Amino acid sequence: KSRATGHSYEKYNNWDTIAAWTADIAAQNPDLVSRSVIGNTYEGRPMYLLKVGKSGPNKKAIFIDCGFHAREWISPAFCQWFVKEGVETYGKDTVMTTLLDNLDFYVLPVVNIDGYVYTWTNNRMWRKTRSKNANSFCYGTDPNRNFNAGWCTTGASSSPCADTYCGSAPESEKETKALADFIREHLSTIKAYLTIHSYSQLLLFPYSYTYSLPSDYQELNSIASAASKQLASLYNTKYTYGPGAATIYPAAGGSDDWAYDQGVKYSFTFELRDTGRYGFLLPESQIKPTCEETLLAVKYIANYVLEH
Ligand code: ING
Ligand code: ZN
Repeated sequence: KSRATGHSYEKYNNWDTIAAWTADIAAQNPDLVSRSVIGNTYEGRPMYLLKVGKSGPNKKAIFIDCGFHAREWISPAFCQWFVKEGVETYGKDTVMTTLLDNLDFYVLPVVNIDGYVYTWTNNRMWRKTRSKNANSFCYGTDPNRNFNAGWCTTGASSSPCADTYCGSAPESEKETKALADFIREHLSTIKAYLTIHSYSQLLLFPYSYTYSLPSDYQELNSIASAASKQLASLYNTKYTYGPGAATIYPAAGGSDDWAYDQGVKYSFTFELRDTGRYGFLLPESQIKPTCEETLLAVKYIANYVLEH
């Protein structure tokens, strides 16, 4: 635990602690980590992005985001864990060293910062953003229904009071717009998009907005199979994998479908532990095992991207 900031990788950290951590980890590892701001949230908080990797020419990149949905606290914990593992095992673990020498990881530790703050201060089960909706007393849009991928056609609601409200338009939220703008601006380098949610122990890939299979279905399915096997190798945690619509439910406007249709072939949604015993209230004692097993799957996918 960091004495000055209260940050701990085995605890759930509030936003101020995570924000301070992004500055510290970059300052302490200038050859591996740099911090930028990709935009501001509705309530004005800077959206910090960490770029993790040794600098080098013509590197491919992998984009990882956490904290789309405010209540899924294990997700930001994983993004923090991933960066920690990068800086602590670079030069020691041969796989991590190869990955950071040859790839850049863009890690967005919390997408929906306003919602995350709200789960710490007002309502632990909040999911959406915190933007004000016109002509309604209800707040917020579901950021994972707000992308321009079959937007609001299935598994989403046009009612501002619903937890799956798709928003007034695609990218109506400052947070989703900032994320989408960043990916659009870096499409020539970003080869994989990984978005971390919870819970249900699933590894999903396109499509969720239609039952049609993506043209890369066979390749994505075999990667998901191998990554799930890697994940299970540590604690025997069972993951189900497949296209979103058939595996969980049809849902339009998701970021993985959008990224895939932009040309980011290796696009996956993780749904971390558990399968419902604790659900969103996953105990802190499970942060470490959850992050360790998930890291194996992420490293598998990253290594695959590097070799293809
Ligand atoms: N699950 C995702 C959700 O947004 C999902 C499932 C993935 C939907 C990809 C659409 C696209 O509902 C959670 N737990 O948020
Ligand atoms: Zn989610």
